Amino acid sequence: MVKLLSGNEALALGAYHAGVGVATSYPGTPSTEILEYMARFDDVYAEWSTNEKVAVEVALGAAYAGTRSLASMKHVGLNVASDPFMAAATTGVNAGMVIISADDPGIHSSQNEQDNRHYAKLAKVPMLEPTDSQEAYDLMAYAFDISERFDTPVLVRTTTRISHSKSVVKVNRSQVIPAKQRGFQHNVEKYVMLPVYARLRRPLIEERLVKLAAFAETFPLNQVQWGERYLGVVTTGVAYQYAREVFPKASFLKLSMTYPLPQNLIRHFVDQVDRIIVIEELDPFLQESIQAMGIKVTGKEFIPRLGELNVGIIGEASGTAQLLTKTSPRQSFDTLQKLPQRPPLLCPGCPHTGLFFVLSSIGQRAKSPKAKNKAPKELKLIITGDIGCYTLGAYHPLNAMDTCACMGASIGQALGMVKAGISNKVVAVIGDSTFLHSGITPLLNAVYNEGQITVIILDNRTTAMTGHQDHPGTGISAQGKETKAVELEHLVRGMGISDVKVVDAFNIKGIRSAVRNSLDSPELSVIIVRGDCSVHVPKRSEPRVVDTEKCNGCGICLMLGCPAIQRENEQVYIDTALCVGNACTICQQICPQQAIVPESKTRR
Ligand SMILES: Cc1ncc(C[n+]2csc(CCOP(=O)(O)OP(=O)(O)O)c2C)c(N)n1
Repeated sequence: MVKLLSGNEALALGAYHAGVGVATSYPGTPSTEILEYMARFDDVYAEWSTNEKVAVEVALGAAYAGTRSLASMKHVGLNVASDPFMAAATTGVNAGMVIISADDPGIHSSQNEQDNRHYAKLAKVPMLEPTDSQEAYDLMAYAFDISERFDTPVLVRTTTRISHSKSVVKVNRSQVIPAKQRGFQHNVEKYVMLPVYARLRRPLIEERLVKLAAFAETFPLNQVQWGERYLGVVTTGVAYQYAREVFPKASFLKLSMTYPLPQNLIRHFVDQVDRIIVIEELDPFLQESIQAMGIKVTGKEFIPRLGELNVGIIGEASGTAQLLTKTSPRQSFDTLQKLPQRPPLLCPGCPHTGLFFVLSSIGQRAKSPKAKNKAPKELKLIITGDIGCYTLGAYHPLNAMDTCACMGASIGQALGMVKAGISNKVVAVIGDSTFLHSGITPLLNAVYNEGQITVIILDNRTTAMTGHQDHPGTGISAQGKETKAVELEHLVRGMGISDVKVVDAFNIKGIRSAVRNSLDSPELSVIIVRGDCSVHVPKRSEPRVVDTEKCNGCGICLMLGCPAIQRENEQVYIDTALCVGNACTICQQICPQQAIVPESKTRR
């Protein structure tokens, strides 16, 4: 059977056909669709875990219990999950366990750029990297076999272009081959990592690595593809596809198992070509390992180590390094660069807009168009931020965020600022999914250490940023079943916080008075700003319009940054096709002239 699949879909289908019984994940671009696809299969247990650490722990428990398991996440998710990941590498697994890390070269949708291949080396576990959807599908069967044969978690690493590009996949199994049910066996030396037992596991890890290196020599998807011998290209992942286009005549060593490396195969290849180069995205991971074998090889001397590669970049870099006579692919690269820039914005009717407008005005932040991108001279209020749609509150004209580091960091940062003795009031803003992911422990920490901060949870009852996945606050599982919904206010009160307010995200007066009250409070306080994500508004009724007779052009409504509110030739107008109408109304609430009214009330 032949299917057109994205890399993520192929990974999920490959895992399903390999007999996965438990699949876990926390959403994050570019990995999200793996679990979404997996959740369609009724005979698999698929969950959105509260965070990636939990996802790996659940998958590890399933593997210990004898069921093949999969945990998928974006690159930074593996930072969160690194503790159980390292533990899994130490204990081994029993039934097969695969962890997928989807990296984001070029930082399309992340807080940083990192090359997670280093994690395989750090944990001393095997790593597989697909070069297209077919390999993504095929590699999953290998991954589970390797995991069981060598008693190790296996890291499968993809990047955005592999995860999101679609290509044809020959699906060689139409039914799931049931994996052997192994059951759990009591074995403290293997599963209880007291130092005395962990020490016993250490030499086993090194022995396993030696065996894996021998296995890599015969791994069928590590392939030498002979062309002309003037140039040998060692490559992996999507870079393989680009390099093939740039050097159609060269010889290739395509590596799909990139840790540990097949050293004999590499030497055999190197010995038969005149010049050897490595083409890989991000760090010189392969290049440095090959250099450490005493082989003269270049790559990162001319191929960029920042961001994504493409045919144009490799073509140009190779031309500069005199590896090509002409760089014809350059043209297509130019075309791409001419695309208009479309910076992300909070949507019309977003429940985050009102809160940031209030914080911005209370904090007296720079808001005039002239001051765009300039920090206000004196910050009355420091706003530590977090990751989600609401991070867009940092942009002009709201300018309502001072920090954003990684998921869950806002609350710890706010406490740190207060404990450092800063004289400003400090507010932490965090989304509901992010709070449940990694905001609970820092809030407990602030309770315990008596931090006088205001924490604002932006509860839009979804994980909007990554495509509206459910989470423990929504009471719907990844497979669409009704489950228990966690009440944020109960959770927060249960931590010992008594100043907890819940306000409507579309009531500006209510938000303003809650924020003012909390800022004056001598104790830690939490405000839950609640309102449905505008994408979930079922019916848009009564869009607002500007009554031009009343409007004096003060521009206050423009300070919301709502994409539906525009100004043309000094006249403000509302794009009624974008406005969500009665579901929002915050522009109407803040207009000092009462010039914003429901469309039906205008005199025409
Ligand atoms: C460790 C980590 N995991 C996942 C992500 C991807 N991600 C960014 S923000 C976010 C959650 C956003 O949801 P929420 O906090 O509810 O805010 P919203 O987008 O709904 O406003 C996720 C999953 C990430 N950046 N870092």
